[in-house]
Amino acid sequence: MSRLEQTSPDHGSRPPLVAECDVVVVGAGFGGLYAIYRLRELGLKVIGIEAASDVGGTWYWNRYPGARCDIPSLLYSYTWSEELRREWRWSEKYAAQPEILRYAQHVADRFALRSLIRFDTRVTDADWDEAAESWTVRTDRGDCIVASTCVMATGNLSVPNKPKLPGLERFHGPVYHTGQWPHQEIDFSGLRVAVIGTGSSGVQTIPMVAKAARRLTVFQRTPNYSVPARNAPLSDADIAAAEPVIAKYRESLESPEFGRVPANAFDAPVPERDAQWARYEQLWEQGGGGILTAFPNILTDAAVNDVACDFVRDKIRGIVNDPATAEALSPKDYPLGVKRICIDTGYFATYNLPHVELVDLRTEPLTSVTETGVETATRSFTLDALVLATGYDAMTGALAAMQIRGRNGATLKEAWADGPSAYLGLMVSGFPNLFVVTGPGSPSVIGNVIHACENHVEWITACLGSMRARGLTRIEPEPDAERAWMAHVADAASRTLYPKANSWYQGANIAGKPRVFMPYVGQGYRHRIAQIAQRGYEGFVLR
Ligand code: N01
Repeated sequence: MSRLEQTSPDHGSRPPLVAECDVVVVGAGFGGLYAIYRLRELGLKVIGIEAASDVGGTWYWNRYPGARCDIPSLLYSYTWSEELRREWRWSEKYAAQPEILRYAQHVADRFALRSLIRFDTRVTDADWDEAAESWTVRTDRGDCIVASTCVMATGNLSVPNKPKLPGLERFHGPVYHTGQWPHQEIDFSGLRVAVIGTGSSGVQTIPMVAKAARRLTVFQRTPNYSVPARNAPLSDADIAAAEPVIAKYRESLESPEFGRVPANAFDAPVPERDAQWARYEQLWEQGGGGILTAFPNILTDAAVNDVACDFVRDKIRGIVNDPATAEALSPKDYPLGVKRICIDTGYFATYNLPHVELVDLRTEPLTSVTETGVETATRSFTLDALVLATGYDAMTGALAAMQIRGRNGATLKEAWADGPSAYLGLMVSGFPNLFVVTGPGSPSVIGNVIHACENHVEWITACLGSMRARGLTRIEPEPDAERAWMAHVADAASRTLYPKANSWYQGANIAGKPRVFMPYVGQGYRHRIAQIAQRGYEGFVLR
């Protein structure tokens, strides 16, 4: 019987908590931590609940070798505390998971947030009581907390997708999921290891696993565009040089123009193919996701995007020695950037190592997992360990896993049976006083998720502050406003190339999940939600 190796939180024993408070915050990742901080500053009694044994959210769970951020560390940081910014020093251009986790832990300690959080505790139910205008939140530890408001900061990539591979339970060796990696170091040396999945997690972990394993077999269903990170240690001079850029970016977050591209920029002619190529060369050398900023219309104009795709495919052919492997690694049936682009360190070159093999599941489907390995339509692979880099039930998974019963007794999962819907990605009609941090219908995962979290937490805090000041106790979106917003979210996506890939952005990676493009990829979101607040929370019913 195979085991899925993972962290099992030490539930220990503690008496169940029976309490009342103003706000329950679910999740202690970057969104939850900041929510707890801000709401406490507002003078509210806050209780945080976190399934993990510590803070950090995705960075608590994703301990797989090679895990690091894909946005430069100096930007992958909170902006709300100048002291925090000054006292924290990132060691690398793209920080690795242990350092990012230490940052989250530092924030929790620095701002004394831990004492407000119940760790090793998973919310099972949240029930709205219409008469009392409160939520009753229950947990797997027997806690029962009554609160007027719930803030769901449960993360967009927190429920691992564990595909039902036929026979997986028979495999005799350990099975690891990148999103639930054990706390102890896993030593793959001398082992025959397989990685299934070649998204960002697979692309990051494959070169690291290859360093130790005796044999590495990568089972790929869909190839991904990946660009080099060109990670490096950050010197004091690097940090000083980045200061003005970061200051400008932070300033721009406050501007009405943030996240807005001038309409005419989309139609602006792009230079000739050679000049485009030269620009891509420059960005490839620079490293990181800058390639997606080469031209404003790269994600809206197929002809422009095609050249970028050709460029990356050309790079793959230049790196990978075996032409057939290079071909299999080259994405061909979707545009660049419409699945989250991967940022790697030596990914494609890993396939030149003699002990690493790519198996293309499109030509050689996986038929079963046996006690000793994996069988495809044509071959058997003997394995000692299996790594599932198979992603997440993204954006809605964690919310649907709880029984959240709203005004009419229906659960959020039922309300979202045909696909998620949330006004501004923040609130759902029928679920009063329940806020979602970076929910479906907001930009969330598209940009820098830490700053998306900050934006939502600040909006929610201001909203609750304003309600308190006006003696209001209840807020809920108007169904029409929510419908119109979701139509706008769909329309914004349809004006881009995003829908042209079977991505987790639209739930395509989970069997049976309704296909709805979930993140908001339109213009000027921050300004828009700020204006809605200024206009007295237009589209919401308050009383
Ligand atoms: O997950 P994914 P991920 N048989 O869904 C394959 C963020 N992130 O964990 O594409 C065989 O992207 C699946 O194949 P296909 C980032 O936002 C960031 O890698 O469905 N294969 C795909 O190849 C990212 O986008 C970082 O055909 C199966 C892979 O598994 C998001 O998290 C690092 C399969 C899953 O790729 C998710 O990334 C890591 C099956 N039955 C993650 N089922 C940073 O760099 C699935 N696959 C910050």
